[in-house]
Amino acid sequence: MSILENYVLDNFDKPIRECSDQEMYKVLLDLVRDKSRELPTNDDKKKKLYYFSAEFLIGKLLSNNLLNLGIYDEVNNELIANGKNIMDIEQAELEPSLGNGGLGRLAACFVDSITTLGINGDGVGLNYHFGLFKQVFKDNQQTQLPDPWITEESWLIKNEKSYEVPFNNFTLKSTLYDIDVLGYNSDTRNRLRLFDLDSVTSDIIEEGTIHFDKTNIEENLTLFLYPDDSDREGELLRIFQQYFMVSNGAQLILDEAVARGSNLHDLAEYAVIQINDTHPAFVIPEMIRLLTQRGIDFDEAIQITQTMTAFTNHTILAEALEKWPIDELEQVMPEIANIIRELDNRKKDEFPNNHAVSIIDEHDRVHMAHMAIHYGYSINGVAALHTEILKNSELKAFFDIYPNKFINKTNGITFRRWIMDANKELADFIDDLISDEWRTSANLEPLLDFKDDENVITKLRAIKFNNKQRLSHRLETMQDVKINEHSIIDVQIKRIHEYKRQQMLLLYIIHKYKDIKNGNIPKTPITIIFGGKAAAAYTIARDIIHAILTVSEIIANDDDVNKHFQVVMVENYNVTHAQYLIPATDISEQISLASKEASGTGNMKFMLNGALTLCTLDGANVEIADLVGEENIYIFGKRSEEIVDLYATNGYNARSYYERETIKPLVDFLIDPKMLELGNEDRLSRLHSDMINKDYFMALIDLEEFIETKEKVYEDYEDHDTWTRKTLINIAKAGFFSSDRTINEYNRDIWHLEQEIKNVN
Ligand code: RUG
Repeated sequence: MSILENYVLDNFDKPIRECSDQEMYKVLLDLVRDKSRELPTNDDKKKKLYYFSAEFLIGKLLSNNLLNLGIYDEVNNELIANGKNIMDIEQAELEPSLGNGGLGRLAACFVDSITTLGINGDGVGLNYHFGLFKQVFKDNQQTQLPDPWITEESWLIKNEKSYEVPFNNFTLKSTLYDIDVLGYNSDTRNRLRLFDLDSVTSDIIEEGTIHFDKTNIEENLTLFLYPDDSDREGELLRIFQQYFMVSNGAQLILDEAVARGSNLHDLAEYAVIQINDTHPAFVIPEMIRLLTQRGIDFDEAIQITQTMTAFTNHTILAEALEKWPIDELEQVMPEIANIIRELDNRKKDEFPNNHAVSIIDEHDRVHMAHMAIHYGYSINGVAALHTEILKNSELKAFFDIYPNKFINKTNGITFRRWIMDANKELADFIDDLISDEWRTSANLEPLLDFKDDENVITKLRAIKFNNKQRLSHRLETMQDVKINEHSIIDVQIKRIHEYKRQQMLLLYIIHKYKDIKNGNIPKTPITIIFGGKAAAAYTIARDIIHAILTVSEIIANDDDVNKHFQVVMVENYNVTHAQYLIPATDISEQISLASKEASGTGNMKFMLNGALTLCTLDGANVEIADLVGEENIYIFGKRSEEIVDLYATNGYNARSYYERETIKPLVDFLIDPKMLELGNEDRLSRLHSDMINKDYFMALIDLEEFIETKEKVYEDYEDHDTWTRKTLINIAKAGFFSSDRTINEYNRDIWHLEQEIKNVN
C-alpha cells in the first residue's frame, strides 16, 4: 500500500483523487504527526537546552516536516500521480502567528538545527492566539487586525503538564501545548513548549481592532505578541506575559531535571538556558526563587542559576533594551522584585560607583540586559561587527569587568526551509552539479568550479525566471497585483523601522520616478517590492508605509512610467511570502544605517538564493562581503565607526543634507500636490518634517551614494552573464550562514551538550 492511501481511506473513505485540498491537508497532517510521534524525544540524554524566546516565527510546517522526515518526494509523487499539487494543499495551512521578525525567525531556524544536530533542546515560549497582528492596507495605510491561526488542524498538541504561576493577588494555572520539532534526517525530535491559559478569550477584543481591556489578565494574557505598551497598563501586561512565560519554563526545567535524576544542587549538569533577547530575562530571579522554595540556600541558588544561564543580545537600539520600572514589577510579582533588588545590591557592592553596570538605575528602572549579563555566564552578539560594537561601546562597561563572558555567534538560517523547501528547483540543480552532500554539510563551494560554465549560468537564469513567475502568480492571487516577470526584482523585506531605512529606498524611488518622467527609460523594467509590518504604536513607521503605498499608486497610475517601473508593497508580509519572494529576487536591499542592524538574516537567505546584495557595511553584511569579495557585492554608505562617532558628538544635521539640490526635491515630493491628492496630509507632512528636522537614523546621510550605487547595480544587471556568475559565487559562499554551523558553535562554546557528530561546515 502506498504511503498516503491508508490515511485517506481511514479519514474519508474515498480515493485521493476525490479529496479536496483541505481534506488532503488533514491527511498529510495526520501522516506527519504519526511519523513524528514514532521518533523518540531526546529525554535519555542527561543535559538539556531550554531556548527561551518570546517569539518563534516557525512558518508553515507541512512541507518542511515532510522534507525533514525524508518523505517529501514520495508523498509529492503520489500526490502528482493523483492529480494533486502540494502547493495548493499547503494553502489550507494557516501560518502560526508566533513571531514578529528576524529574532523570531532565528529562533525557528535554531530549533530546527538543534534537532538536526541531535541536541537535546526545546524551545520555550507562549501560545499567542492572535499573533502580532494581521496587516491590512486600507486607504494606503496599515491597519491592524487579529491574526487567528489556531484551529483543529494546527500542529499544537495539548500536554498534560500545568503549572501555577503566582502573581501578586492571584495565581494562574497554565496549559501547555507542544509542537514537535523535526530535524533533517534526524532520528529524534524536540519540541516547542508553548504555555497558555484556558481562560483567555477573544470576546474582549473590540471588533475590527486589536484593542482590548489590558487589565483583564485572566482573559487577555496570551491574546497577542507584544501588546501595545505605550501606557502603564500595557507595560504591566507585558510584564505579566514575560513572568508567566519564564515561571512556567523554569518549573518545567526543574520537573524534567528531577525526573532525569538531578538533586537540584547539580541542576547545571542537567539544564542550560539560553535567553533570547531580554524578554525572558526574568527567568533568572524566578529560577532563584524556585530553587530557594525547594530548600536551596539563596547564595547557592544564585550560583546554580548563574552557571546554567546564557544570554543573546540582538540589538544596540536603546528602545529595545528593555527597562521596567521596579514599582511595576512590585505590582505584578513582588517576590521577584525583591530578588532583583537583592541581585542589584550585590552588584552595587561589588562595583561601587560604576553606575553603568547597575541593574536598577537612578530612575528605579530594571535593566533586563544588565541582569542577564551579571547573572549569566555568557553573553553573545549575533554578528562579528555587532559583538565588537557591544564590547567597545554599548556594553563596554560590562566588557571591562567580564571580558571572558563576551563571545560572538554570527547568525544563520536553516537551509531546509530557505533553499530545499523555498527553492526546490535550485536545490535539485545543485544536487546535479555537486551531489546532494551539501544538504547535510552546507558546503556549496564546489559550485565555484562551474562559474565559467555557460550551461550552468543559463540554467541559473532560467530558475530565477521560473521563481519570478511563481511569485507573480502568487501576488496576483493574493493581492490582485500583476508584476512583470521579465523585470529586475529588487526587494526590501523586513520589519518597518527607521534604522532599516525603507524611507531612503522610498526617496530613491521618487528619484527614479522623476528620472523616467524625464525620459530616461531603464533598459530592463524594474520592480521594487517591500514587505514588512510597522508596530501599531510606531507612528513614523506607519507614515513610511503610507508614503510607500501612495507613491506606488502614483507610479501605477502614470502611463509614462508604469511600463518601466513598478513599486509593490506586499500585504501582511510573513514567512510564507518570504519563501516566494526570496527565490525570485535579483537585488537584496540591506541598507540599514551602519552600526544599527545587529546581524540581519534576510541578507543570508537572499544570498543563498542567488540575489546580489546592495548594502551598507552593517551586521552580517560585513561577513557576506568578506566571503564573496568586493566585486560580487555592492557596498555604499558611511561606515559604522563614523556613525557611532556622529551619535557621540551629535554631529548629524539632517537639514544641511536636505538643502542639497539633489535631495530637496526628493524629500519635498512627499508633500507634492500629487501626493496630497491621494494621501493623508497629516502622515505625509509629519514624515516630511521629521526627515528635515530630525532624521534620527540618518536616511539623508547616505542618499546620494545610494542613488549612485543603485544606478550602477541596474547597469551591471544588463550584462546578464557576468551578473549571473556573481550570483553563483554568492550561492557557493553561503554555506557559512547555515544555522547548523551557528548551533554547532553555540554548543561547542556555550552549551556543551551531547551532540551527534555531523559534518558541519
Ligand atoms: O534586528 C535584529 C536583527 O539584526 C537580527 O538579525 C535578528 C536576529 O538576531 O534580531 C533582530 N531583532 C532585534 N529583532 N528584535 C530585536 C530587538 O531586540
